[in-house]
Amino acid sequence: MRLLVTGGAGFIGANFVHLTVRERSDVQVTVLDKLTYAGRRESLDPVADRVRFVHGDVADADLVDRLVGECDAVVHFAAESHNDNSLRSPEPFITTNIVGTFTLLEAVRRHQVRLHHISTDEVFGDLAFDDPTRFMETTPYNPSSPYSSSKASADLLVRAWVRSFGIEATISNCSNNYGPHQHVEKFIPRQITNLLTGRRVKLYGEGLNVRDWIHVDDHNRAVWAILDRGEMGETYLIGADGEQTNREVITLILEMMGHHRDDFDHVTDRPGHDLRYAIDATKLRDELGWEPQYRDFKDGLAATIKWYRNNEEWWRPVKDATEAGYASA
Ligand code: NAD
Ligand code: TDX
Repeated sequence: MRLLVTGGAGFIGANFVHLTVRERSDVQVTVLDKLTYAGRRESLDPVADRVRFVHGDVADADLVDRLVGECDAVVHFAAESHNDNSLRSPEPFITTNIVGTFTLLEAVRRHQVRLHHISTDEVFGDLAFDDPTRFMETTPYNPSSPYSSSKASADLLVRAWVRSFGIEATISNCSNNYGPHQHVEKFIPRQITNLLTGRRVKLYGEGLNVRDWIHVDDHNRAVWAILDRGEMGETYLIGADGEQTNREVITLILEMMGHHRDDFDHVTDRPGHDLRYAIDATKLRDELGWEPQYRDFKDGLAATIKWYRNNEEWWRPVKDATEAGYASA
């Protein structure tokens, strides 16, 4: 199989490429990535001899048409992915997440190539803390931020292209990922690298917001289950029953890294901050037989802390600029 992976130099995409090279000797991978501030070509260095890398924009229609014409399937990770950035500067979220997805859809329609579109649980908005239900494939869309509304827009375009033009596509909406190679702007790596650089942990508001954490490899194995056995036109929610308050997560990080559990700062809350996300992944489990391998969040978190300790050369070059961006916001 000739597989085009958009956004393959980002956090989840790079882990997907590593997993694919490790476990799928029959797959030839081409990565298309714009190498924005979030893209790191060096994340693909260990697999460089097995991967063709194309530096370019998913919204570049001519380039995308050529690459799609050369492949059997596309997995579309490329996106602007950080809520805080979308609140400061929404424009690239529109051009990459919406126009980029549109560009890809037109190319897969022309070439009749299978597409798997990677999306997020944030398209559903948020749940009350005491809501007994969780997000399901049938939950109505109700996004809150420029980021989540741009992802919701992209999902709806994919659904329309399935219905109106009969393209072969699937969608997955996953909860919050953690693991190696995640940009230090995101919650977990930000706090780990704050501690590693003598800074303090930063908790938005009271820290009662809940996120449903999943290890990035469990997400990517679910993507492979959908590529292998998913039904065309269907949406699958991906989650591993990993609900934790932000306060619980920082307590674990502080204690695992040898600090007192109260050694953090409360900082100004994110505007429109979603309260809680929670995924019901019954469809994925029952229909495709997927099960998470990282069942204990503490083990996955410990491995992630170890990765950041051992790979300072990967995150150190972008740490100061990221913190300067937060400080000036
Ligand atoms: P990331 O920001 O780490 O990586 C995004 C990658 O896309 C980068 O390599 C970047 O260079 C590339 N990119 C950005 N704009 C591009 C463009 N115009 N053309 C080509 N490449 C471009 O993001 P991530 O956390 O790895 O997220 C990947 C996907 O997974 C996104 O679609 C995101 O919405 C989705 N997702 C993320 C999470 C999460 O917890 N991180 C959860 C659910 C879904
Ligand atoms: O310094 C921080 N302190 C803090 O308390 C940061 C950066 C975040 N937070 C909070 C905000 C959220 O409640 O931690 C939680 C997680 O924040 P992010 O890592 O920014 O993730 P989130 O906004 O939940 O979105 C993530 O999950 C869904 C990804 O960034 C998205 O790409 C994905 O779609």
